[in-house]
Amino acid sequence: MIDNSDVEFYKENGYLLVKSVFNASEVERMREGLERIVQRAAASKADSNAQWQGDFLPPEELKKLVLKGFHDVHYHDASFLQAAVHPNMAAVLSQIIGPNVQLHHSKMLVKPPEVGAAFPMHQDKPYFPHLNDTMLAASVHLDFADEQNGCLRVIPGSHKNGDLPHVGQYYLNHKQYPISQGIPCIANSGDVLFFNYMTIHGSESNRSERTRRNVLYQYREASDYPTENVHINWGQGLMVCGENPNFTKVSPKYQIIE
Ligand SMILES: O=C(O)CCC(=O)C(=O)O
Repeated sequence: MIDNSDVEFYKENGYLLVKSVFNASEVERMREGLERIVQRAAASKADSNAQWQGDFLPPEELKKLVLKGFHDVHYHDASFLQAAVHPNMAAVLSQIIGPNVQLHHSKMLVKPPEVGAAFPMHQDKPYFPHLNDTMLAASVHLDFADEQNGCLRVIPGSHKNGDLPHVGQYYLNHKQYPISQGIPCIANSGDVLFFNYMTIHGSESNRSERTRRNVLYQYREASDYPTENVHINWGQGLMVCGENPNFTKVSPKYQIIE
């Protein structure tokens, strides 16, 4: 899937867009899986608006925006577990992370046409800090994404800027880091944008007539370790490649809530 120059590009810039990781029928399977989750969440009244709050947009604009976001989709539909460990994903991950890779969590993000919400610029580290900063996001595109429908934007090389102070719901000062500062990562369905959890990223709202659907996986090197007991899900640390060196260090907590 990728060569040494891509690995170098990722190390230098903190992101890498890999084309055609998934073929059209694999993308279609995920779109169907996503629709099933949307339907089941609505039926279970678990479909609240995940739009970020804060002062990065005027309040009257913020009110109109919608984001359908659900975490841990690989526990809800098999299409997402299959995608998480897809051989093409594993091939890229083993080159940019190392031989031993774990899945940390997954989520889906649906920005509906015209009202799809923006993401202010941020690093992901404050949400799930780890010792060695190997964590990265792999955002799988289920639709063509460009500036009009709010594609992801990154600031190249910003993963080298260290831990930056985040405000509010963990985003960067929007005057210092406007979303427009990020370079737009224009992608087709089936393409995957990989970016380190220190890389500053965000996205504008969807002002087009097209939906923007992405599934985002976070992966880490298997010996990297959380520094806080946060953002835990019950099967965290599924092995995607290689072996787990931390055999006795964590224990799962599976809970029946209903
Ligand atoms: O998909 C996007 O537009 C942004 C997602 C993001 O920044 C995040 O989930 O941390």
